[in-house]
Amino acid sequence: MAFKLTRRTFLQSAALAAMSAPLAKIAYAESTLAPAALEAKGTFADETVCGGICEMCFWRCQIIGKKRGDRLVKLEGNPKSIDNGAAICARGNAGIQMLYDPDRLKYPLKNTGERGKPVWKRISWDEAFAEIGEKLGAAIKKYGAHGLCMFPHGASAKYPMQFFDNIVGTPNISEASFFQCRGVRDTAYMSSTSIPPNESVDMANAKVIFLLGSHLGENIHVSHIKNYIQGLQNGAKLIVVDPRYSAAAAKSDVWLAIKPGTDTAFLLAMINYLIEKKKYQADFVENHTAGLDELTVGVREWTLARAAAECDLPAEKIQLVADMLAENAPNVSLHPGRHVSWYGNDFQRQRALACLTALLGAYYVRGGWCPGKAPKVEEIGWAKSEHDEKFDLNIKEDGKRKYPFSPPGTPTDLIRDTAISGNPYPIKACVIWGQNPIQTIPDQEKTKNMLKQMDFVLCVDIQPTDITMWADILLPQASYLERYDLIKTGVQWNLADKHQQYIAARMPLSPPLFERKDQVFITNAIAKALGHGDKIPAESLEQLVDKSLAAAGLSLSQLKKEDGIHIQDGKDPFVIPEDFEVLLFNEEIADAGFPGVPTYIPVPQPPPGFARLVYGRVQVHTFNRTQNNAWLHQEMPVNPLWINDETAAKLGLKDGDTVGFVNQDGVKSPTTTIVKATPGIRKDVVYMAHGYGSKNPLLTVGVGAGVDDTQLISKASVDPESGTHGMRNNFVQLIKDGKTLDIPA
Ligand SMILES: Nc1nc2c(c(=O)[nH]1)N[C@H]1C(S)=C(S)[C@@H](COP(=O)(O)OP(=O)(O)OC[C@H]3O[C@@H](n4cnc5c(=O)[nH]c(N)nc54)[C@H](O)[C@@H]3O)O[C@H]1N2
Ligand SMILES: Nc1nc2c(c(=O)[nH]1)N[C@H]1C(S)=C(S)[C@@H](COP(=O)(O)OP(=O)(O)OC[C@H]3O[C@@H](n4cnc5c(=O)[nH]c(N)nc54)[C@H](O)[C@@H]3O)O[C@H]1N2
Ligand code: SF4
Ligand SMILES: [Mo]
Repeated sequence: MAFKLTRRTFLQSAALAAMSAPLAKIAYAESTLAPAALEAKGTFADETVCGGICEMCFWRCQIIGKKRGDRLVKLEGNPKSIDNGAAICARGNAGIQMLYDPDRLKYPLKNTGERGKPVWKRISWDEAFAEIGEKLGAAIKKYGAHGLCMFPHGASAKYPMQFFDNIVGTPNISEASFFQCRGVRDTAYMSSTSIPPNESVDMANAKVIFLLGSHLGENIHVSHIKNYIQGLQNGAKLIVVDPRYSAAAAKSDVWLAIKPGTDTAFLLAMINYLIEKKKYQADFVENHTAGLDELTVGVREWTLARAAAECDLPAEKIQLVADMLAENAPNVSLHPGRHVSWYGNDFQRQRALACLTALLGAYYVRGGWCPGKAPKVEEIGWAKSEHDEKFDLNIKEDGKRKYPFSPPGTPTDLIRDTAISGNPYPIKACVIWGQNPIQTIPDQEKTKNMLKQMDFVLCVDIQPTDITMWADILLPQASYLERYDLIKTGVQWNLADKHQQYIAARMPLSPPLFERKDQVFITNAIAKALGHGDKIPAESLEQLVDKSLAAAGLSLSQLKKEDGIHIQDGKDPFVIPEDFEVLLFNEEIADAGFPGVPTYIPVPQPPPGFARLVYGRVQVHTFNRTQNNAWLHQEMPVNPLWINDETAAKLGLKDGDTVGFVNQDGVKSPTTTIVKATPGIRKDVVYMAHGYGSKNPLLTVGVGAGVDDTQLISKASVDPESGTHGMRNNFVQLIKDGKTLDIPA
C-alpha cells in the first residue's frame, strides 16, 4: 500500500508513472531544433509537427505531434521547452483520444426540446448565428447589456469574454478560475504583498517544502511537479498538512492530519510562537514588513496548546513544524496553494500564509517564493468601447462594495441571485463558454433555476457535458489541437543556473475536424449579428496571434522556424525589490470592516451521523472535462470514496463495496461509487475525486461513472472578504443497499 512507499521508490514510480518521459532528463535545448531535426523516430509516424500547446488542463505545456498520414498518432512534450521539456502527463498524452472522440460536438445544434432535457437538431452555422443575433439582440434591446451574463473559462474564452465585456458591456461575467479556484489566493496575497503569488515557489532549491492542502502528485502540472520533485531529490524536507494521506503526505517527513477548516488557527499559532521566541527573520521583518506590533497582539491568544485543541493535532508537532521552518529560513517554500476556495474563511487563511512567509523572510530568495518575470506580450483584442448605457445598477460594482477583496469579474452568487430574483435587474440571456457551471459551481439547483428563467442560453463547448444540456444553441468549438491560440509566456529560473524566458503560441497539430470552428470565427460572427462588425480586431485567430506576436518582434513564421518556442535570456529573480513590503496588518482591510491581521473564523461541524465531504484531483483526470476520454476512463473509471477504515468497519463496509450518498439538505446522488477503506483519512471526513458522475447521455464513456461531488455540495460558503465560493461545509451520509448509514462520531 502507498504507506510503505519510500521516497526513493516514489521518485522512481508513483506520480511519475503518469509522466511520459524521465523527469531527471530535463531538456534545456540550447540550439534550435529545426522541424526537420524533430524527425519522427521509429516507423509508426512519418511526420512531426511542432507548435502545439496542451490544454487537457490549464497549465499549457508545450507539445509536438507525431503524424501518420493525416492522423495524429502521438503527442509528446516539445524537447525545446524550458518548461515541461519532453515530458507531458497522462492527460496530455490522451489528447489524441479527445481529438478523435466520436462523442464530441461536430455541428451546430439547436435544442428543440426543453432546457435540461434537450432534443437536438443539426443546423447550419448561418442558421445558428441568425438565431443568436435575434435572441441575444432581443435580450439586450429589452433589458440592456446587463440583461446578459457570461460564464467563461480557459484560453478559448478570452476573446469572446473581451467582446462581451468591452463591446457589449455586460457587467455580469464570472470566471471559474477566480470564484471557485484561486481568486481568493490572489486577492489575499495582493493585500499582503501587492503581488499575486501564482505558484512561483522555488521548491527545487528549498530546504523545506510546506504544503497546506496542495496535493502535489495528484494535482499535476508538469513543470510544477518537476520543480517539486527536484526539491525532494535535492533533499528538501517535506511538511504536508492534509486531513487525508495524500500523494504528497505519502512522501512527507511530517504529515499533520489537521481537522478540516482549522488551518488558520494552526498558522496563527506558528506565527505567535515565532514572534514570542524571536525565531523570525528579524532583518527581513525590519526592512520589508509593516504591522508587526498589531500582528503580535492579534495572534497572542493562539498558543500552541490552543491550536492543538482546535486543530486536533499534538502541540509538539506544531512546534516541530514551526522550528523546522525557522531553522531553515529563509530557504523555505510555503506553497500559496491553487484551489483555495475551501470553507468561506479562506481570505484570512491565505493572509496568514502570506504573513508567515514574511516572518520566515521567504520572499525573493532561493528556495522561497520568487516571481520569475515572464516576458510581456501585449495581446491584440477588442478595444474597450464607450457604451450608450450608463449603468445605475451594476452588480459588478455592487460586488466590489460588498466584497472589497473580490477577484476580477462578478461574484458568481450575485449573478445567480440577481437572475433568479430579477433584482436589481433581470438577467435573461446567458453565454457559457468553456465552463461547466453545473459541475463547477456549488448549489446545482440554484444554477438550474437561473438557467430555467433565461430567455436564451448559448453554449460553446468541444463536447456534450452536463452544462450543454441546458443550451438552446450549442456550438462546436475546435479543440486546442485543432486551432491557433493565444500566446503562452513563461520563465524558467530554478532548475538550471540560467534564467530564461519563453514565448510560444499555439499552432494547430490537426486541421479542425467536422464543422468545428475557433473562437475568433464564432465571436466575430456573433459581433456582426449584433451590429458590432466594425469593431472586429482581427479577421482570423491566426491573424490575431500573428498581430500580437508582432508586438514582441516575432511572428508565427518566425516561431515555426524556432520549433514553436522562442527562448530569450531572463533576469535574475532572486533580487528583492527595495520597496517590497508585506503588510502584516492591513489598514484597508480593517477599514472595510474585516480583521486587519489574519484571524481564524471557525467553520460549521458535521451534524450527528454525517461526515464532512472533501474532494480533490486525480492524476488521470482534469475535473469533468476528461471523463469521456476512453484512455483516461480506463485508468480510473470511478472515484472511490475514501473513508477511515475503522469507521468503515463499524458500518460493516469493506473495500470495493458500492455506496451512494445523501447530504445535509437531503440531496441524493443518483449514481454510486466504491469504498476505499483506509487509515489514511480522518474519521470526521470522507473524500472523493472531483468531476465524476456525468449525467449527459451523449457521453457514452463517462455518463454515470462514479459520483458527482458538486451535486452533494448544495451549500456554498461565501467568503466575506472576496465573495468566492467555499465548498467544504457540506456533510454526507452513506447509502448502502437502500439503507442510510449514520457515520459514527
Ligand atoms: N491531475 C490534475 N491536476 C490538476 C487539476 C486536475 O483537474 N487534474 N486541476 C488543476 C487546478 S485548476 C487546480 S486549482 C489544482 C487544485 O489542486 P490543489 O490546489 O492541490 O487543491 P487543494 O484543494 O489544495 O487540495 C486538495 C487536498 O486538500 C485536502 N484538504 C481538504 N480539506 C482540507 C483542510 O481543511 N485543510 C488542509 N490542509 N487540507 C485539506 C484534501 O484532502 C486534498 O488532499 O489542481 C491542478 N492540477
Ligand atoms: N465540487 C468542486 N467544484 C469545483 C472544483 C472542485 O474541486 N470541486 N474545482 C474548482 C476549480 S479549481 C476550477 S479551476 C473549476 C474548473 O471549472 P471548469 O472550467 O468549469 O471545469 P471543466 O469541468 O473542465 O469544464 C470546462 C468545460 O469546458 C469545456 N472545454 C474544454 N476545452 C474547451 C475548449 O477548447 N473550448 C470550449 N469552448 N470549451 C472547452 C469542457 O468540455 C467543459 O464543458 O472548477 C471549480 N469547481
Ligand atoms: S499538465 Fe498535463 S494536461 Fe496539463 S497542460 Fe501539461 S501535459 Fe497537458
Ligand atoms: Mo483551478
